[in-house]
Amino acid sequence: MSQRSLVLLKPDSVRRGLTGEIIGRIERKAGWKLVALELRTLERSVLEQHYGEHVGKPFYEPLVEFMASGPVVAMVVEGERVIEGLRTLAGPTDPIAAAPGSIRGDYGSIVRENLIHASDSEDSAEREIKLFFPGLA
Ligand code: IDP
Repeated sequence: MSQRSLVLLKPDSVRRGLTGEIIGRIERKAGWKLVALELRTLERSVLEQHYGEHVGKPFYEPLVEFMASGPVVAMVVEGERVIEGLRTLAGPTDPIAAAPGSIRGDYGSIVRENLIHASDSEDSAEREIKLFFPGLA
């Protein structure tokens, strides 16, 4: 089942020079391919839509500030079961709970600065791809 997922390499990934390593891991998954990729500093309005489900939670404001604090790498990845696969590659939200071998497990230690976002369902992927890459066919 070929799918598309929206991936953001968060500002900590860019600041720490980890984007090449992370993109490499994604590219090496058999049959997956990048169909969009851009280095971009995100507007607050885009982040408010992207993280709308978290409005009112204690971590929401610091999360939006962090995500606007520097450029991110925004990508669309296409391939077999890519939504589930990217969540596995990323590891769970808390990097300390993430297994070594996952991106968050290998490089993260702070919940907010957990390196990567990947869409969590087909519905989210569709909404997020429209938000970040409205022109993508
Ligand atoms: P996900 O990115 O693993 O799908 P979500 O629950 O959708 O996790 O949370 C979005 C982002 O908000 C997380 O990736 C992380 O950066 C941040 N976040 C989530 N929970 C917390 C928290 O308890 N403290 C600080 N930041 C958090």
